Amino acid sequence: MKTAVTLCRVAEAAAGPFVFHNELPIGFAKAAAHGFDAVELFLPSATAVSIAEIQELQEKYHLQIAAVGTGAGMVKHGLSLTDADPAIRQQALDFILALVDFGGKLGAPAILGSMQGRSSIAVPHVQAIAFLADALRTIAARAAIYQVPFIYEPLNRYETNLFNRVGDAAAFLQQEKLSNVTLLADLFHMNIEETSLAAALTENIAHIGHIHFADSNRRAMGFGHTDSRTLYLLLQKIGYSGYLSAEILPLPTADEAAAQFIQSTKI
Ligand code: LER
Ligand code: MN
Repeated sequence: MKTAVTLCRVAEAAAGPFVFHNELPIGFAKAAAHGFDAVELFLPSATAVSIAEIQELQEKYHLQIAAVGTGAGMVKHGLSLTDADPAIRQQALDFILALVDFGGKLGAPAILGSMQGRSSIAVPHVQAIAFLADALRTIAARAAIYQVPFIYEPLNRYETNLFNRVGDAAAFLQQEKLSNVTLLADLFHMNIEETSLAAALTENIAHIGHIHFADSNRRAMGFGHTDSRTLYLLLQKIGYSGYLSAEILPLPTADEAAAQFIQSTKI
């Protein structure tokens, strides 16, 4: 398993579960100093930073790009793929596609989290799920051009009402015959929604392409009440070989959270 740390450059997400909020040269330097294999980027848009600048930092610090988040479309612009307004849905799609292109050029997949939105009176559940399936089909086809998957993240009930559990999301991908879409297992969301973390991970491992490795309180593993050692050994046993990414709160400080995260993966 490889490690990644989140670097956030979105002002509206300053209180979010991201470790480093510094300018990218500092964020890359800190990621390398802590011993991470990769960074996960949360950027304001696909044009906020140039590909060349990222590549230069990657070469300097020997870091991979684990993934690129798309949530700025929601937190900055209020966009979602399930909005009642077709013009907003199109803007959401375009925003995500641009980040798929951005990530693809760096060999990295993009993630759909908060931009999935939610169903509402204006957009009943069946309709919202249909919008989501259509969008995933289009976006996954674009990602395939770069030979990377697109990552769909079930979120807890306070953030979406589309898919809250990994198994339900996996069944949806199968029913809709969505290819080149993998799932993001975020242990913070799973801690709220799943009956058993171990069972949900084991049963759906074939679909899981990325993990947000957070403790129960969204702090670094070891700072909450998850049995991280057992979980880590389980992931090894079931053959997970993707990223464990630190999408966690920078508490008590960003550097202490990063150090604890790395420590929790030394088993
Ligand atoms: C994004 O990865 C995530 O987990 C969400 O909770 C952010 O809103
Ligand atoms: Mn997450």
